[in-house]
Amino acid sequence: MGSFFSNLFSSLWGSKEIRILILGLDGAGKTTILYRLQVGEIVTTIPTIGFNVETVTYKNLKFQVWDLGGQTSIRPYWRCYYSNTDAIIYVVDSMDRERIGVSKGELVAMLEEEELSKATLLVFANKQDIDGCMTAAEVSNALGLPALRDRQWQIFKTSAIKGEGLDDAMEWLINALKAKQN
Ligand SMILES: Nc1nc2c(ncn2[C@@H]2O[C@H](COP(=O)(O)OP(=O)(O)O)[C@@H](O)[C@H]2O)c(=O)[nH]1
Ligand SMILES: [Mg+2]
Repeated sequence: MGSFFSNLFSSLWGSKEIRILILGLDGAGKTTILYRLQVGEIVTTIPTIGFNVETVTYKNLKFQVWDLGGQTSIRPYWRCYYSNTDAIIYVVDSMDRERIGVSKGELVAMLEEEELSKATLLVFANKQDIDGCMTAAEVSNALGLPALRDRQWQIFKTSAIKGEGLDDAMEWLINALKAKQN
């Protein structure tokens, strides 16, 4: 694990497992982010057709990644991965204006899941390195974040390619999770 993140996460090393889902439409940048975090070896499993889950485990920290959107028939299988989720990192391609509505729909559906009702929400307005992309405020409004109730959330602008914004975002998340532990 990169030393920055390992230092950051070290405050969370306890007995309890910390589970973080990284979700968003295909192409948003999730896998790139997972590699950027340098948490460890990424293991890809295919529990059922058309549904890949990438998992990285480091100490008591577990990240799981999959693509939203597409077939609704596989949605019920996702539930196997929800339990005890501490945080959702929701990744958006800030250049993809065409599918921001679809992305919002997927996010709203996820947040309605009972098992995710207490999960902290961290949104990455990703691909900020591309000229003319939506700002974080535009992404926030398009996703309806300001209307969320009973949800701890924050949005950060990121460029997974350049590695920008990830540190600040993860620092916020760790502090939010620590505060919940206390
Ligand atoms: N310009 C730019 N491209 C990115 C960024 N993050 C990811 N990409 C690219 O977007 C494409 C999809 O990324 P990927 O991580 O596979 O998305 P996933 O489907 O959500 O896992 C790849 O070609 C990445 O190189 C970013 O911050 N900026
Ligand atoms: Mg991917």
